[in-house]
Amino acid sequence: MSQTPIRCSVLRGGTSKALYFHAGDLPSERATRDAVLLAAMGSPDPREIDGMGGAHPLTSKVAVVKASERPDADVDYLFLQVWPDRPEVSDTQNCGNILAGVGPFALEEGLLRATDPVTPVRIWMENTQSAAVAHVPTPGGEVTYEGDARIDGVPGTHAPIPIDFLDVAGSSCGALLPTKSPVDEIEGVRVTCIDNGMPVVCMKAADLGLSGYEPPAEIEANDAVRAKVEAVRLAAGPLMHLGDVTDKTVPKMSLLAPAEHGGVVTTRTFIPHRVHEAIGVFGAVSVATACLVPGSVAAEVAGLERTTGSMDLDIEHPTGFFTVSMDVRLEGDDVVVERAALLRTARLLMRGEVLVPASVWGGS
Ligand code: NQM
Repeated sequence: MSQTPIRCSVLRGGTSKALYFHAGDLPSERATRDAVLLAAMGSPDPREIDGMGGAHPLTSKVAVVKASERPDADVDYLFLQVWPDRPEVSDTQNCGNILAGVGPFALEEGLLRATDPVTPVRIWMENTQSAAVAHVPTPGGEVTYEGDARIDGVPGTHAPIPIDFLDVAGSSCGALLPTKSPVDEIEGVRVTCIDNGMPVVCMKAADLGLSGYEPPAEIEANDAVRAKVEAVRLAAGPLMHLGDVTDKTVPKMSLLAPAEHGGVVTTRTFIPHRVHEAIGVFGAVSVATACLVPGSVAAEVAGLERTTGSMDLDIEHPTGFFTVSMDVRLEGDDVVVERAALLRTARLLMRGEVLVPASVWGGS
């Protein structure tokens, strides 16, 4: 055979889309696995024309799932970002959108048994060594994708998948505030570096000469802003204990402006080179948390200094809102997040086999 078939499902998870694999169906050796995933996606090629990738970081994603051996988890989930335009597969970040599809995939594939009417799926997120629980609607023991839940950035309504995060603060950088300060000046720009599930650098859009309400395409077309944001990102990486981030997809860079539609703050987020049409899940959790950190750039924009308790924070983005539910207390000026939760939807789009050239991998 000139091609190797590999069992695979395609799911939309939140506002992203990925190929979902059983871990055991992929090569165990990392370089071969990455070559297989690049071939499956059609990368490197800005159009990903010879593969399944959607020619954008949000549609060039992979989830690798297996039954967990951990007593506190049902499944393990490894997220991999396949760069569309360079031969690179990165495991340096987690993805909360693709996480939303992990529960349905695990149930559809028989990795755990469904309960009626909802199955709580305990997911160990390998990238950040942290846990989430996704509540998947399973009336009569079957996954359903139909329902009344609407999330901005996805047309129509779907079955709700509420997701709880147990302890994601500092999961990539070692601390919620990796620089130990709510504000730093990097490359002449005042920033807040934060990691509540995703390393994010928050800064005021106005400090970059923007209103913060521009459409993503307009910001992407602004070479001066892109260059400045990338310079700040490269300098922030080592300060956030991420090392040299030249080839990494973190930190994300979130430009903030006062809310326009009754939310907490408006965002335009570089992920890190394209500007997100919405905002990532952990990206939104991190920005929401930054808004509660006394003295942070985000708190200045949001006007939310010293807010504690249980709350829903609406983070505005180019295509709507992302609502993050949080329980928060303050220890002095330190924010302690006791709970973070949010709502996503997902849908199984296809299942079958993806084919890669046998010259890339002959199978095993
Ligand atoms: O932040 C985009 C997405 C993401 C990641 C990105 C995500 C997250 O929208 O948890 O969901 O920032 O790379 O899928």
